[in-house]
Amino acid sequence: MESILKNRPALEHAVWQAAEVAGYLWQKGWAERNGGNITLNITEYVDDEIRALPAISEPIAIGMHLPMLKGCYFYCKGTQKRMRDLARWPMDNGSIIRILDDCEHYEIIADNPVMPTSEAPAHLSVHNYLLEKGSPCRASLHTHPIELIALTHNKAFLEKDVATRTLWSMIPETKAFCPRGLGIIPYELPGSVMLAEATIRELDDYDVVMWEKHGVFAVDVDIMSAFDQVDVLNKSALIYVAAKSMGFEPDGMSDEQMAEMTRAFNLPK
Ligand code: 2HA
Ligand code: ZN
Repeated sequence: MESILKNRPALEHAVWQAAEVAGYLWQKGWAERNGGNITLNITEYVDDEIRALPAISEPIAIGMHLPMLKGCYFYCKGTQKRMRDLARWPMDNGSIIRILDDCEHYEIIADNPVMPTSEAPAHLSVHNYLLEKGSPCRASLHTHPIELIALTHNKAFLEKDVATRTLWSMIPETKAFCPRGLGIIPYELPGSVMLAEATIRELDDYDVVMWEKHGVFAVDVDIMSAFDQVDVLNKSALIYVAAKSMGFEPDGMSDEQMAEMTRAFNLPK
């Protein structure tokens, strides 16, 4: 069978961008074994021919009703698949799904019947929420960035915006490129409905949220931008770690320097 990506350059670009990001996640050590997830809302690239494609799986229950996703299509990483493999073979380690009209089931349509990640319902509920609030974000990323996760093993960083302020103050670019900061979600069982609901609540105020002692969840217009936000935040965490391992507490930028930067770049307060 021919790949659904053939002669569809925009769709091909979106999927290969996910592959490129998957490679970075592996290289950074953020994607051990099958760790992490990527889902892309690719509905804008779907044509009549794709809409007419037959299913290659049975309908699969999402476990919830997601009305905004009616007629939507997603690229999802496959369950138990590795990011380092997805980097080279995105259509063997992920698949394209169609949400059915009942908004409670999906079916796989291409290229192979690769079963989506067990976290697909959580990611899909986030996409449902993004559409509901008119957000332009079409990509969601879950990954395990080492230094950011390490921060959450200290209770002080679980207080609202403490981690954000420390990370922003390590290097001016962090607030410029991650202006909404890092939301913190207290520990919940991975894959649980509670975790998905808490994530959606925090996404009102943040583009990147931290799941305590587990990893981050980020949304953005495309997957490269979602990766960039996590990368910038983790870079700040690395500077913090470097200073601590040199034996001192980093000063961080002063409040005046932060305020000046916020004004200069027209950032939210
Ligand atoms: O799906 O990282 O938390 C892989 C994960 C789940
Ligand atoms: Zn995880």
